[in-house]
This record gives sequence, structure tokens and C-alpha cells, in this order.
Amino acid sequence: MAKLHDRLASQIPALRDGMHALVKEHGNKVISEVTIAQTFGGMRGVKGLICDTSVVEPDTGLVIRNIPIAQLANKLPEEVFYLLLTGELPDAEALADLQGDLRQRAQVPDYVWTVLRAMPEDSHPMTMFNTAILVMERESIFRKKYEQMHKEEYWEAALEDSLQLIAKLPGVAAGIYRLHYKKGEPIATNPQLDWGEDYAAMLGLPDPSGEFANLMRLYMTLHSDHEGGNVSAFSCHTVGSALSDPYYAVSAGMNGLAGPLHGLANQECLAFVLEMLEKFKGVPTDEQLRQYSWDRLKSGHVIPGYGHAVLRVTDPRFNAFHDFGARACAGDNIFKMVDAIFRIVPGVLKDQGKAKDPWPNVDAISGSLLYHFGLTEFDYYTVLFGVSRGLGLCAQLVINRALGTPITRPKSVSTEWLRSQSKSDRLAA
Ligand code: HAX
Repeated sequence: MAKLHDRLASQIPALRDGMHALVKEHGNKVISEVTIAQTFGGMRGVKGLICDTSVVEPDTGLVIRNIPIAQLANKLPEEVFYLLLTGELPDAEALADLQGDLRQRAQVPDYVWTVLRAMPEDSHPMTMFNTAILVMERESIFRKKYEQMHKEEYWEAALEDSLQLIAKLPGVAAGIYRLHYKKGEPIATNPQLDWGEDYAAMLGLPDPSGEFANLMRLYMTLHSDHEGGNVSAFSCHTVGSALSDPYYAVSAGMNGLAGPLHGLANQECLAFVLEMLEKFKGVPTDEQLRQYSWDRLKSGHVIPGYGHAVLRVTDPRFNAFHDFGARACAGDNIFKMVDAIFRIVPGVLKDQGKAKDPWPNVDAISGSLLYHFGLTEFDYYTVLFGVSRGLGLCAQLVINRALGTPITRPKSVSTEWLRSQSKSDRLAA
């Protein structure tokens, strides 16, 4: 970590100065107003958080440190982690340094397996993943050093914990896959492999072409971050702002990721795809698919993988996966089904007129590619997402500790207060 640490150490004073100067000179400027509808509507569109690792604009989708995600599709997840933290892609030496550091930390402690093996068999893989993260909290350097550290040093302990976590997440997650689905014993990390490739190898699926490893690298890169207001990032940020250490904070983020409207959507998407393939004994006609989608909407269910709280275009991460699929598995019925849904569902959602974004998000395709390569246990997919999102959660945490971001504490108001205020001129406008 020496190079990453040193690069951050050289950047942080200017980051702090920049923040202080901005607040001093322009601290009273208004950047957002909040309506009653937003207050009841999940704070959608309210600007009240800082996130410098990435931005998600309605018309462009994910941009990491000024680089559109499509341009990062061929980068390794480790490179993206360095970019998230520093705003720069690493040169060959800095990348090798970071990879070496992660390899040294990759061994999963034995007590993690003891705990995971003791869990009930019907525990969800995300519950196992989170349990493993929390049980490793005893290793936190941030917590151990907390009393002795000056607050300007918090980021270094947060970085140390983050690197420990990120190094171990693939091994933990792959071990969960093997234990939960009775695939055999966890496979040891291989120091010859890069981070994403090692994860693929530890899952133990056959990969004669090496394309599954490529998919895992791509998957880890595409899901790494999605600015600061999504449920997992915001939960992680809030818990971290209490100076709970990165294990607690990342675990909080992962609990949010486990929700069906967030990370679990990828599992629901594949179920949707498979249900249709089974019902129609293959890829349905466009008319059958249109009717099936309407039936689903009328029964009060969402179309998984479509819509987004921020995006108003096809998610560029969907496009990146689609390019990969078109190259690696265009002939597979699963991929054809994803294409058919993409052709029909946006029109159905537009006709229904409720979803503000009728276009596919990343979850509309990711599961289908995994399925093609033999990773067919779709209740595991959120764990893969979690390993990747660990990169962004940790990067955001380290930066927040470097900036000394205070404890999150927005003001809540009661419905009664809103009713009384809504009668006043200021709010009635
Ligand atoms: N199917 C059916 N209805 C949908 C819809 C979809 N895919 N997307 C939105 N709507 C509905 C909403 O349920 C809402 O209906 P009500 O007014 O009856 O409550 C209405 O359209 C307006 O919603 P919105 O403002 O367009 O969307 P939100 O910001 O409230 O929600 C969601 C964004 C992603 C949660 C939503 O689009 C959704 O539920 N999509 C399906 C689940 C999904 O794909 N989730 C993964 C998102 C990506 C992600 O975070 N991954 O981790």
C-alpha cells in the first residue's frame, strides 16, 4: 500500500484546504430546496451529500473521477479502486504495489469459516457475507487505534482496514459459495492471479476459455461505485460518520445492498428471465413477452432490472455487459431473452406511464451472463455485487475520514409540523 498511501498522503492536505476554503467563502449559498413531496419521497433529488469518487447523471450514468464507466470496462478492479481514491489511474508500478499488498492480506482467518459453517443452512448468502465481515471486525486497526489517533490520522487507519477487507472479500465470498451450495471446501487464494481473476478461480467453476475470469473482472469494475446517495453508500457513509470502523460501516452498506430494490434486484431479474424461458419453453414472441410484462405490472410487481432513481437512459453498465455478452455468448437463449426484454419492456413501461426511467439498469443483464458461465445459483448474485461495491464503499469512507466529515444528522420533521407549515405562505407557494 505504500504507493497508494503515499499518493493519498500527498493529496489530502490540498483536499482539506479546498474544502475549508469553499465552506468559508461560499458556505451560505443554497444548492438545493426541499419540497414536501421530496420529504415523503425518499429525498429523491435533494442535494445534501458530497461524494467525489463518482457521479451519476441522469443522461450519462456512472462517471468515475471524470471517466465514463464505458472507458473503464477494460481496466482491472484494482486500478479502479486506485482511481476512486486518488482520482488517477495507477501506473504499472503503483498497480503492482497495490496488487502485492492485497495479495499479502488475502488469507481469510480460520475463525471466519468456523462461524460460517455454524450458520443455519437456509441462511441467505448475503447474511453469511455480512456475518463474515462483522466477525472480522475484531481485526479493526481503526477501532484499536481510535483512542490514540489524532483525527487527521483517521484516514490511515480507515485505509488499513479497507485494504484488509478488500483483500479478503473475494476469498470470503467464494468460500460462502462453496460452503452454501455444497461445492466442496473453500479454495485457497492464488498469489499469481489478479484480484478479479483470483475470485473467479476460488469459486471453482470450470473456465477453459478464461472468459469467466474476464467477466468477473468486468463485473467487479462495473459495480464498484455509484456515487453517494444510493442505499448502500449512504448507509455505509452514515454509520462511518459515527466513527464506527470500516467493518461496521461496510457491513451496514451491505445490509442495504441486500434489499430487493437495490442489490438483490439482480437475483430477481434472472428469476424473471428464467420464469419466462420455462413458461414459453424458450424465448417468447414479442407479443407473449409484452402480455407477460403487463400481467406482472397489473399484479403489482415491478419489472426487475428496469428503472432507476437517477438514470434516465440505458445504464452504460448494461451496455458494457451487453457488449461482453454479444462477444461471449450471443447464441445462448438467456442472452437472447435479455435482448427480447430490452426490445419490449421499455415500451410497456412507457405505456404504463409510471416509471420515470423505462430503460434497463445493470441488473437487467448481469445475472444472465453469470448464469451462462455456470454460476446458476442466483441468490448468490448480490454477494458478487457486494464484493465489488466494497471498493466504492471503502474509497468513500477513507476520503470522508480524510476530510473529517462530521456525523450525519439531517433534521427530521413530523407530519403534523409539515401540515401546519404547509398553511404558511412560504411553503404554500
Ligand atoms: N417496474 C414497474 N414499476 C416501476 C418500475 C419498474 N421497473 N420502476 C419504477 N416503477 C414505478 C415505481 O414503483 C413507482 O410506482 P408507485 O408510484 O406506484 O410507487 C413509479 O414507477 C415511480 O417510480 P420512479 O420514480 O420511476 O422510481 P424510483 O426512483 O422510486 O425507484 C427503482 C427506482 C430502481 C427502485 C425502481 O425503478 C424499481 O423498483 N426498479 C425495479 C427494481 C430494480 O431494477 N432495482 C435495481 C436498481 C439498480 C440498483 O440500485 N441496483 O443495485
